Amino acid sequence: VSDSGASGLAQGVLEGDRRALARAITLVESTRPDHRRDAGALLDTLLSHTGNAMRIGVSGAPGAGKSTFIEAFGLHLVETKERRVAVLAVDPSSARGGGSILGDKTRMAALARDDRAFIRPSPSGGTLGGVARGTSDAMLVCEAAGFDTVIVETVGVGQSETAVDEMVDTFVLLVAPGAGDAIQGIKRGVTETADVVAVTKADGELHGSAQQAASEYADALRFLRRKYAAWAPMVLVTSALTGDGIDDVWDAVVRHHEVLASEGVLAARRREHAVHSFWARVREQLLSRLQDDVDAREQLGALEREVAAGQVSPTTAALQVTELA
Ligand SMILES: Nc1nc2c(ncn2[C@@H]2O[C@H](COP(=O)(O)OP(=O)(O)OP(=O)(O)O)[C@@H](O)[C@H]2O)c(=O)[nH]1
Ligand SMILES: [Mg+2]
Repeated sequence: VSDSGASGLAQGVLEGDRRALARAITLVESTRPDHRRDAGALLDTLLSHTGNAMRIGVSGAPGAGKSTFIEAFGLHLVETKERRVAVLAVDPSSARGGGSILGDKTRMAALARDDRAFIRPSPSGGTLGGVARGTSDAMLVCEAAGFDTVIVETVGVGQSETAVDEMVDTFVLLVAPGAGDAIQGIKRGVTETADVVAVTKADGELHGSAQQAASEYADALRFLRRKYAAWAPMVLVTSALTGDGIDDVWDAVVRHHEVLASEGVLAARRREHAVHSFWARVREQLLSRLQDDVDAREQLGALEREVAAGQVSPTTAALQVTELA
């Protein structure tokens, strides 16, 4: 992207042009050093137009019903709440070369067709815990393009929940009834990050077990360390198929947002998130500078082999690496 190309791209994003938006996200997700520079310039231009969205993370086990829920939720928001919804879906299977990016787009077909919504599947290759490295920047680009609701979908696998929680305002954990023992999940600390727990698929023959799972979650949550003094996590029951409870989830998210905002926690969180993102970029760029340097890369390879062979301790080898930088 040339200089004029970069500012043209920013202009396009600010005007809400969808092709510009898609190109901008591709740029901020790129790891190429020249792209990183252009991405930085673009993000600086957009920065004063960001921060106006509700940032919502939706996580849950594989197959919990995240995509189906987000489609129903997103359609509800654009149709009845006058929201403009961007969905950033991190697709873990895409890294394995499966065709599931298409799968997810198909699953959110109605939302994808709606011009008040924008869906962007991102491969999760080269990620930290299942969150694409460019996701927080992609979120800023969506905000600059005028989306007032940004939803990040990730498969919940332990650390990815923390990674998502470090970029959103409200973390919604989706659980399916009967998908394992609810209490087990809580024991693993899975829901400590959750601001709202939604037991989904509460329809048909799963309705009863969804209610049961919800009350178990509510019980167990009482014993967990609170994330905020001012907010106790809510447990709700919903179905993406019937639409039951979808509006309750939205109400809970809105209320959570209001509580955080009124307590000054929202602004503090976002400041922390920006700083967190800064350090992540510092680590990433120092590392890629090393890996882009042919000599350094050779030495890194040699050190790695020595560590593997037990000839040198990881600590000493790492010290030698920092001398390469
Ligand atoms: N009965 C019922 N089935 C649902 C509901 N939501 C999702 N499903 C089904 O659950 C399966 C998984 O749904 P997805 O939305 O793809 O789940 P996901 O969590 O996005 O899955 P991954 O992205 O692969 O981790 C699909 O077969 C859906 O049709 C619901 O509210 N009720
Ligand atoms: Mg999905």
